[in-house]
Amino acid sequence: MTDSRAAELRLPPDLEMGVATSSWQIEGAVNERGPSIWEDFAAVPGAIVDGATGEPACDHVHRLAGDLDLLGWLGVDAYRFSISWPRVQPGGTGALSAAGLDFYDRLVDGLLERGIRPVATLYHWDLPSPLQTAGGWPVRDTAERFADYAEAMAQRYGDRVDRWATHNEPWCAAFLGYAAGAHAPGVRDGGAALAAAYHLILGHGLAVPRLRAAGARNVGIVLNLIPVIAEDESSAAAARHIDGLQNRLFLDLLAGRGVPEDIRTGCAASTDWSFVRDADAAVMAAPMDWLGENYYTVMRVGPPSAADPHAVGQDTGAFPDSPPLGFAPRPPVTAMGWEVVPQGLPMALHQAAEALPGVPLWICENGAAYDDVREGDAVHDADRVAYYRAHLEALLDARAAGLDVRGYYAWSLMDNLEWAEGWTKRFGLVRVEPGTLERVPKDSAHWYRALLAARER
Ligand code: GCO
Repeated sequence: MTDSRAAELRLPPDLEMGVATSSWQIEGAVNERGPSIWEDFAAVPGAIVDGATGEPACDHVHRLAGDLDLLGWLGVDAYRFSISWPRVQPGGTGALSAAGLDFYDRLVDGLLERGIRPVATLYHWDLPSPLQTAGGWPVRDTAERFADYAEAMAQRYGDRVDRWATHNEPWCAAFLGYAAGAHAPGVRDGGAALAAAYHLILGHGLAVPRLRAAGARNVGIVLNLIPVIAEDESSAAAARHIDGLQNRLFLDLLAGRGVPEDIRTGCAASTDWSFVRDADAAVMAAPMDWLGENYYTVMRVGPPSAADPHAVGQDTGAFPDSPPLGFAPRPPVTAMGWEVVPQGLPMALHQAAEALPGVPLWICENGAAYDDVREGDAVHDADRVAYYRAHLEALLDARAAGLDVRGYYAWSLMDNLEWAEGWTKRFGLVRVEPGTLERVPKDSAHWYRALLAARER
């Protein structure tokens, strides 16, 4: 791996390059904030495979200065982080925490001092526990509380944050959280998941004008659109159902079209949709400045088969009322069991651009978990470098073909808590050493740094 090979990609100077993280996955300092649903979930035996909890995670709150320096060393244009709602508003409503607000002041100011644009996500799944006790996302009131919190954040940071995302991957929050029960809050109820998805997007729509009014610029949302590929003719209807729940539900709500008709009828066994109100469609379609896509893989839908390998998150339990089907990722796959398909990235962007024409696109996450091995002070993660290179090539081709994609953030700055997979799956450019939490840049970090440094200015 040399600088000249990194430079081969020739990144255009106007493509914003960054890295991403999220609060629960890196922050630690759990006792310095209010409880989130991920504490409650992590306390359930077996819920997180290795028994990991949010403490210490990467101990980022206490190691902020060093992590900011790492970002400066990488040379990124932008850093995408999330604000922990229970850190800034411990009860999910009412009083704000001065210490919590101060932490994000130091983060945002530290980024600006290093010439890095702060990109803030308001909800990356760490709902304050009291709001789950009150019903969580299946309840309309949670969307209202989210908009209140969003406004408070814009009042505080709107002068310095460059770009705002309301939600990160509402599909995961709704369907992994409330249908599959694989994520917090660990509920298995298809109807609750559909109501959660709806209220997450309602919360987005309520928040957008309030963010702007409070001084936020560049307001959008981040989805995880996953191209769905039917393996054969007989799987076409099943693939359409999966595409409807994973992709079209969110795109149609954001476009003001309401719940897609085939999902409305196809999920009638799970819900009577009584939570839908006519006036919501226009609220959800609040004009966005940008749309983010987190791209990792595709979903291949075929007939049910016991022989299919397991891919994390690809589980019929996450898709209410799905007809019998199987997910059949093909090799090569990452440690998540996710098929490596660089061409899926432009496919996802095209689906977004068709549903929401004229909205500029950002890849807000892309990356891969592999079973890294540390050798001395090095991690030779050639497979991760190859993954990044191939996906960036696909992105540059898509841009050349006319797609309006303006940025790319690698997932992730450093190894972190991979949700229910705990520490067993590592996505970092930088290794976080178990026990000591020492930061060790992998070959992929050196490669990314060289790639960014080689750009024409
Ligand atoms: C998600 C989140 C990240 C994950 C990453 C790898 O997509 O699940 O945005 O928090 O860690 O995607 O799974």
